[in-house]
Amino acid sequence: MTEKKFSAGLVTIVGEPNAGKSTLLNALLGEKLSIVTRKPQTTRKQILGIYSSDECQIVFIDTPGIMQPKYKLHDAMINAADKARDDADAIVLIIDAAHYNAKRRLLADNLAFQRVASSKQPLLLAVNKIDTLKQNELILLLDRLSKEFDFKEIVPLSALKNRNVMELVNALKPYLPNDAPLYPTDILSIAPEKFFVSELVREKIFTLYSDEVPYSTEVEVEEFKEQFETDGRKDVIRCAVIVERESQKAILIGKGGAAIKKLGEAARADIEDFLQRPVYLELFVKVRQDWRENDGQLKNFGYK
Ligand SMILES: Nc1nc2c(ncn2[C@@H]2O[C@H](COP(=O)(O)OP(=O)(O)OP(=O)(O)O)[C@@H](O)[C@H]2O)c(=O)[nH]1
Ligand SMILES: [Mg+2]
Repeated sequence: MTEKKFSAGLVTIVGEPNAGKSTLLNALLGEKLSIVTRKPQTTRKQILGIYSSDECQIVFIDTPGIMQPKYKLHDAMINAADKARDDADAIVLIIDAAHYNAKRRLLADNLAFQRVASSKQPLLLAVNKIDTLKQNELILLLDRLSKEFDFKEIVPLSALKNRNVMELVNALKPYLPNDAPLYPTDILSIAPEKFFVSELVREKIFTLYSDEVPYSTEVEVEEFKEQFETDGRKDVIRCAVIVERESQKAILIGKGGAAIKKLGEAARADIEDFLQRPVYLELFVKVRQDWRENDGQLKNFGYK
């Protein structure tokens, strides 16, 4: 009996904001690596997640949603998505099925589709959020989408309900060019813990605050003192929350510090869950005037 050949490759997930890219990455890995909120433009950088099985390894890259840029930050986000696309062996375009149901939109109007339609790599379509459609609606939609573009494969799924997600892995297998794993098969990510900590704080800001505040906020871990492993004391994490204006600082902190206290408690719970150890989380707010438009600041925050 011949043994099945191992295959591996890099797959980039692209789509408009809120399509469900990060939810899909997490569903594929069975672990929450990428932050998810109801608000668009949650993800700002590439997030790499490594799926490994006996037969294959797929290094998925979650990317920021493609939108019309309004700030230099947006240019950097789109740039991150473009870069991830260029590196990929295959591309998964993901759409929110509800937006395309009943002919409400055409694929040609999708900003992410426009960016990847002529890519040299194989392009697959993930039709997400099928839990929001009736069966007959879905059948009609899939038929229509297959006529709008010649995708290598169209995979209907629900990332949130974890329906049909493994079908996407199967559909990608023919497009994985490597015959050996690209990363160790027992790791899910290569990003440092610091990165996930700052993302979890950002996620809570997206959940707890409204209007411009989440969009004007960046989070940086300034100190990460790991001591739990060595002497049993809680790790100490000091995190700067950066906003664009004094007025936003006041909103973030809230009356008598109530808002930031709530933020700290919510973030700490998730961070402890992620790190699987107790932490002491200290948050402080800094103003960096209009950082979203400032090349130097953007570079400092890791946007190229
Ligand atoms: N009903 C339903 N909701 C979903 C599904 N997948 C994702 N969502 C929801 O859609 C919203 C956006 O999900 P994200 O995963 O953050 O979307 P994204 O594409 O990463 O968004 P950005 O990072 O902002 O570009 C969240 O409220 C998710 O819970 C799904 O299969 N069904
Ligand atoms: Mg996202």
